[in-house]
Amino acid sequence: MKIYGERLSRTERVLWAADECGLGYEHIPVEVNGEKGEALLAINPDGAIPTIDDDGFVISQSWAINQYLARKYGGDLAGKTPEEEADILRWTFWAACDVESTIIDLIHATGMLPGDTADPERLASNTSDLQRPFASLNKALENRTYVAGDRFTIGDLNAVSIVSWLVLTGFDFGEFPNIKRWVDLCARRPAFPKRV
Ligand SMILES: N[C@@H](CCC(=O)N[C@@H](CS)C(=O)NCC(=O)O)C(=O)O
Repeated sequence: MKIYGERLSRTERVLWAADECGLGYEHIPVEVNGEKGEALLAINPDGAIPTIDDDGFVISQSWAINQYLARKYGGDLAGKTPEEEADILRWTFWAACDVESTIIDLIHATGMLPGDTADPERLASNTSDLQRPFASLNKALENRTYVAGDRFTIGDLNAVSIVSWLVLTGFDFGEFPNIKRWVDLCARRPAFPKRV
């Protein structure tokens, strides 16, 4: 299997999923907004990363890739019942549609990444925008260890892959103790991405 995309990008969550599945793969670290290279453009003309090529099966969109990896290679990582599958998709769409762009903008607004300048007003606005979706996840985690029940699944991996970045920004999890407990638990997994 080939995985295209540099680690500091949405590719990180695909590399994590592949590691959770115990897969061997070739990692081609195509840069965000960089030169795409003929090999990637030949299989995916828009050059978006991550893209994977699994023995001729080509797919992009990190969330869809992870669903595929979990279903094909992940064993317990995938949903086993319609209810588990629904919860996995629910929290994957929550991550993709409700919080990912806000969290990415918040990270940039901290000024923690090279080339960024801190913007306290944007930081405050992003923090405020996360309160409602976070209240919803915090409530869902009140009586369960993971988003789909008592087992770590691809739904946790997808959602934690973006929420866990907030730990590095100093985000206040005070109102969301269940989310903090869940992030810390998932971050202890041996395959959790190492970030510097
Ligand atoms: N929804 C897509 C978003 C993919 C995406 O926007 N990837 C970024 C990098 S993280 C990208 O390809 N940017 C354009 C580029 O590098 O040319 C996913 O989850 O994979």
